[in-house]
Formats: sequence, structure tokens, C-alpha cells
Amino acid sequence: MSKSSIASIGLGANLGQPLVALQQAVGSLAELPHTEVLAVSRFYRTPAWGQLQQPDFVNAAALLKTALSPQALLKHLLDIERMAGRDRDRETAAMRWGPRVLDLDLLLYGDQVINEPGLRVPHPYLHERAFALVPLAEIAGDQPFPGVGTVADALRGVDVRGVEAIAVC
Ligand code: PH2
Ligand code: MG
Ligand code: MG
Repeated sequence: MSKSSIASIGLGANLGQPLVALQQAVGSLAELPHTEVLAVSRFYRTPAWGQLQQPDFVNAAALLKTALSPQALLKHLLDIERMAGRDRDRETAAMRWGPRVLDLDLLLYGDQVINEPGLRVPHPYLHERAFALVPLAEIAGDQPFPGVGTVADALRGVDVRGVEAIAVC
């Protein structure tokens, strides 16, 4: 694979069957063109962030080696969300931090900083979200986090209470 980069993906769900949705999403990531899944974190049960009156989420992280551009990778993530039944056209502003059948976020892409409509990397809230940083640090603690240092450095800045790995048998 030529010119590939390391991309960090956050996975989340709290509607329907979150564990199944996340497992299927990991399978879909593994089938992306020009992309290899390097690692997948454990799955975590996490208290809802942003909008508190909703079910707990299941969150995880995946580390990819990919020759896809950040923009192309984002398109694939949105396709995978759609396949899981997510319809962004029906999501209002009030649902911004609401419940999801599947949410895939491009958290980091190498050491790149991207500010485009619809694509901000590092993910603008990553540095304050234990539900994203705990799984990500499990597989990618030494990845660069522009503006912060590393993923492990960012993890030290958040309150991780309530973020618990799920025992999967
Ligand atoms: N996603 C949201 C809003 N709140 N809270 C947790 N714990 N995990 C999430 O993935 C999450 C959230 C909307 O994308
Ligand atoms: Mg999200
Ligand atoms: Mg999202």
C-alpha cells in the first residue's frame, strides 16, 4: 500500500442492538478498499455525553492503515452508518447529541489538522470525551494528537468515571 496513513475511528451506538451494530461496523471497516484494520479496542459501556436523558452508549475505537484520503474515508464511514439504518436527513439540530443506531467518527488522521465543512480533524470534541479517548488510548496511546501531544496525553485530561469495558464471551 503506497502513501498510507494511520486513521483513528470512533464507533458508538445506543439504539437498537448496539453491540451487533458495532461488530458489523468493524466488519465493514475491514472491507474498505486500500485499508487494513490494525487494531480494535474492547467495547465499552459509557454514560451519555451532551444530552443526558438517553440510554448509555456502547463505544469502541478502531485503528486503520489506509491509502484513502480523509474525505474518501469519511464518505465510507457515512455509507456504513447508512447501511446500519441511520438516516441523517431526518436528524434535526436538537438531535445533535441524541441517540444513534450507529455513529462512526473520524477522530484522527495521522498528524493532520483539517478544517473543512463537514470534516474537522482532530474531531473537535475528542479532547473532552472519555467515551472516545478511553477506547482509543487502549489501541493508539502513542498516536499524535495535534494541539495536545499524544492520545495518552489527552486521556490524562478527562474524567473516565463510568466508562467500563464490557465483558464479551
Ligand atoms: N455520541 C453522541 C452523543 N453522546 N455519549 C456517549 N457516551 N457516547 C457517544 O458515542 C455519544 C454520546 C452523538 O454522536
Ligand atoms: Mg459522534
Ligand atoms: Mg458522528
